[in-house]
Amino acid sequence: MGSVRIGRVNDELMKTLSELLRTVRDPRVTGLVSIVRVETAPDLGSARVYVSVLGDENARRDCIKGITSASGYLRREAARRLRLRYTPELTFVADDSIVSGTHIMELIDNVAKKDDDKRKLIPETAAEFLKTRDDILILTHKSPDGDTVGSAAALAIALSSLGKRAYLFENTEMSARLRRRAKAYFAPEGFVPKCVIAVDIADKKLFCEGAEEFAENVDLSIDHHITHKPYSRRACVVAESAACGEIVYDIVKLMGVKITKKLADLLYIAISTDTGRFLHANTTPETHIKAAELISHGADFEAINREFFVEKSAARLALEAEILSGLKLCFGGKVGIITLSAETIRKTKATEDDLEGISALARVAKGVSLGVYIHEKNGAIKVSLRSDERVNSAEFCAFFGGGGHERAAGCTMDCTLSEAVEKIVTRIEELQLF
Ligand SMILES: [Mn+2]
Repeated sequence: MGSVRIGRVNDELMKTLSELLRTVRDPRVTGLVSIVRVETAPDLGSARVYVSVLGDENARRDCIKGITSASGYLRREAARRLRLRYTPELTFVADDSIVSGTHIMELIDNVAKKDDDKRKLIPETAAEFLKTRDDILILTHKSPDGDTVGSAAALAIALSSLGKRAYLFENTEMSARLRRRAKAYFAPEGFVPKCVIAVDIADKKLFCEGAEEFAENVDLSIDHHITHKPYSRRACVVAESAACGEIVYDIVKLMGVKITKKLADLLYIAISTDTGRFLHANTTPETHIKAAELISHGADFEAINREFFVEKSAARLALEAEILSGLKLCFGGKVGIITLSAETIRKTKATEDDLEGISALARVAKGVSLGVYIHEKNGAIKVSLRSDERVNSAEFCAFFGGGGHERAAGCTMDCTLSEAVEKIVTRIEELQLF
């Protein structure tokens, strides 16, 4: 391996690990830590990461221990972000060299930034915050999915079990099967909240109907969207989480809440739906561990999977037949485009439930790396992208004013179905994606 390449790997690892360090939740890993240099072995099999910690001997030792215990996560995430074929085994060592003046300034800058940024919470501080609040209203997003509803209802149960009044804002767009599981937790008439929580809501444009008035008044948002646009007084955003349900699960545990079957069911729904039954690329070992724990707390995975993924209504089957017959494969079969008009929805008598997860059909054909689902909703055109690692869906949709995750994102357009198809195809050409 040439020294130029190794030098690049060292630089990239240093940059990525520095970013990732900030996401380590271990309390031993404080803001006074930074990576000084990385030395990767010529065979790329291992790397020594020199860490500088401002503080006494004990603080330094604890910090290295904290980082070492997170090394599996750091290595895995670094591998994912750097797309290295092989990521070196990481060893973290304290850097005892004399800390340079600029380095100290950097550290102080970082601490200052942290102080400025009291808005950013981690699950530990979010749990502490929630414990001090009462009369809580929990909001879900527009076009509610299993993650936003499951997470919100689970949070309501957890907070209620601590003796608090905590309810869901009634999102009228909920599908029948989600509504059935959430309605027991809807806020009663005349409920006046003293604390407002937004769950899985990446942007204030995504507040559900009737909840817009709260958009400027959210005390805490809990979210996992990498494109999260700050709107709340505090935000606990963990972009590494496959589902918001994973973060809520952490918070619920940190609040010392007993996980009942009902709570486990709701969080299992949140996690299994946002990962497409653990099939999507956002799924991590952590996701499976959490799902396994939820099963051990009684989550009825069999019934949930049957209800959400296996059984299909007659309307859904008719819808799938209609959509697949119109599937357009272009760019040498690498892009799959499906469309759904309001007319087809009417004709098949499909309900909100029947439409759930339908966007996945755009990627079912072998060889498709970007799936595009375009449909009419309430007079507007909604575009959903599902991609593999070759396309960044969030960036693609940001061009059209939308957002989401790297592998799944969406946007809204003001045009006809066929114009939307054209716009998407033109953009793919402009970006020379394929
Ligand atoms: Mn989600």
